[in-house]
Amino acid sequence: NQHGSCVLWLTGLSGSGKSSLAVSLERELFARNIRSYVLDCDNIRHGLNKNLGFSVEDRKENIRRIGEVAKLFVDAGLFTITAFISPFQEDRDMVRKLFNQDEFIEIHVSCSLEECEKRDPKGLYKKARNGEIKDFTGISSPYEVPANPELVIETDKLSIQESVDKIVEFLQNRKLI
Ligand code: GGZ
Repeated sequence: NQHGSCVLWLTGLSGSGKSSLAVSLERELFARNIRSYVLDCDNIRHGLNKNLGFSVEDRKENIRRIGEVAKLFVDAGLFTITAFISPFQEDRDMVRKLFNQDEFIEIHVSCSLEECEKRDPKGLYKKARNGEIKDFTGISSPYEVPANPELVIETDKLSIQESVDKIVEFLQNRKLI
């Protein structure tokens, strides 16, 4: 498309740093006069998708709807940053098919389960280990590592700023910004 708008699809475990990275990236793009919008649990699972849980089927529907919303935003000319676990390759591939080749940028926000579990900002891993939360990604539900992501960001090795810089560099190389 003409405006360079695209979807930056962050995928990774709970606690891997997707939301923090999304917000920092939004700020960086804003500083460069590029309008972007972050879709995350707060504005999607609490609203449009509040009837969905964490079964395989519900996650699929969650991701399908987010993909469709992201497509509308990209059509409207926005850089769209999504921050969802999106654990299944098949679901991410389904979303990829909604976009032109250069419009869908899959970014694996990579962080070891050990590190995510150590961070455990909301105590969810602890609850999952105790069996208080079922089907928890990484513990009792699978996370399928992206087979062919455009980018891998190792948040257990890079600072947030280094991670943002890496994504910005990618966008510049692709002539999207
Ligand atoms: C994974 C869960 C679960 C289960 C609640 N499994 O770290 P958080 O808390 O703030 O982010 C997680 C969020 C995951 O929602 P997504 O829409 O990103 O998931 S998916 O893409 O798989 O549909 C976590 C919280 O919801 N959460 N229960 N069972 N994460």
